Amino acid sequence: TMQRRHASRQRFATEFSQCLFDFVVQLLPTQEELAVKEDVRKLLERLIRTIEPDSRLLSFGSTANGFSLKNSDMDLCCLIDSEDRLSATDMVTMLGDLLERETKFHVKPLPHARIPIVKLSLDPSPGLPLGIACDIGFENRLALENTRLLMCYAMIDPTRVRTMVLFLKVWCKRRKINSPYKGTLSSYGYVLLVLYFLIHVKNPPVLPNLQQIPPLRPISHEETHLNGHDIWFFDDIQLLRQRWQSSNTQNVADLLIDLFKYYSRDFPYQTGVASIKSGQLKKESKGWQSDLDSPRYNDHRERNRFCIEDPFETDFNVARCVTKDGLYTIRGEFMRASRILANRPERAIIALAQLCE
Ligand code: 3AT
Ligand code: MG
Repeated sequence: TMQRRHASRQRFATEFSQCLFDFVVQLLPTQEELAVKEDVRKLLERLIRTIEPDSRLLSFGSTANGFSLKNSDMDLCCLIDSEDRLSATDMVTMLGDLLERETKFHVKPLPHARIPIVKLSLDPSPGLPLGIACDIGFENRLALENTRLLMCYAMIDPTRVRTMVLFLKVWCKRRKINSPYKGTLSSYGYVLLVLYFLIHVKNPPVLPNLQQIPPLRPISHEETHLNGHDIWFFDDIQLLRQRWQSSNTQNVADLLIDLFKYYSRDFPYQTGVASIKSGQLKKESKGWQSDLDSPRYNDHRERNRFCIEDPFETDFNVARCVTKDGLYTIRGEFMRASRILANRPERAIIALAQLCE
């Protein structure tokens, strides 16, 4: 019976892996959608240049890192190369006015937000059945770099990494645990959880730690630092793929089953910090514990319930918006997913449907 059980488990994993690929592929954006988005970016760049001639508008987030789903929002970042540039606040106000006058976008400038942005959206139309949502920020160079880091991880093992990340993104949206404003986690947070698992939890690891691979030639402090943050990582993925091969041969299904299991019962939520740069850290050693007991943060503002270290801004907890209830819900969802997969329903496709119900 042991052998039979093992064989049945393997059969399920093989079938479930195939289901995951097929499922994720149909959720990828179409060439047409990508082309429309690129046109929108160019149009916006032309308009911004009427305010700041030396500016560039770059795409970051999922549209730029290979982890985008159909109809995901567009994250754009404006870089201004001139010396005496306008402040982000002024840019947001001016650009907001300009876009309101010159375009059909719904425009919402947020000049006084922690990170000033202009929010744009287009209503659905025959050519764009789902409309478009877009945020434009300014000088957010760290976001451009973390986008590039995520893209490099996706390129090392495109099939397994992209399938897992994309599946987790759909899953967390369908299960409604992807709203930082309501106390759960951002997409970026979930992507970091998948990478943390593949780099630091799996043994042997599925991914190397790009931030700990030394450079091939010595490089200066200026080249590796941005606003005081160490942004070095090994980005020659072609070379890396010639020299490094994961000895982990698990398929996507087995990895996903283990990931759900890990985040439902093994990750130390009380005391641990998930860091893709440094592995598992202690909240205590980062000074991220005290807030829980401090009277300054009461029930709705407990910043360090769940701790995920940003890869570059290491004093920044990407999961700081997760509340006590939010974390309870997220863990509950990891457990639910784990339970569904442990039961191994007769058909893998049924497991998939249940997971994303
Ligand atoms: P969607 O496809 O839009 O759901 P995404 O990968 O674009 O997912 P987000 O929209 O959550 O992810 O974030 C876009 C980028 O903004 C990712 C990262 O470069 C930056 N970013 C988002 N949230 C944070 C955060 N909490 N800390 C630091 N950078 C962040
Ligand atoms: Mg996005």
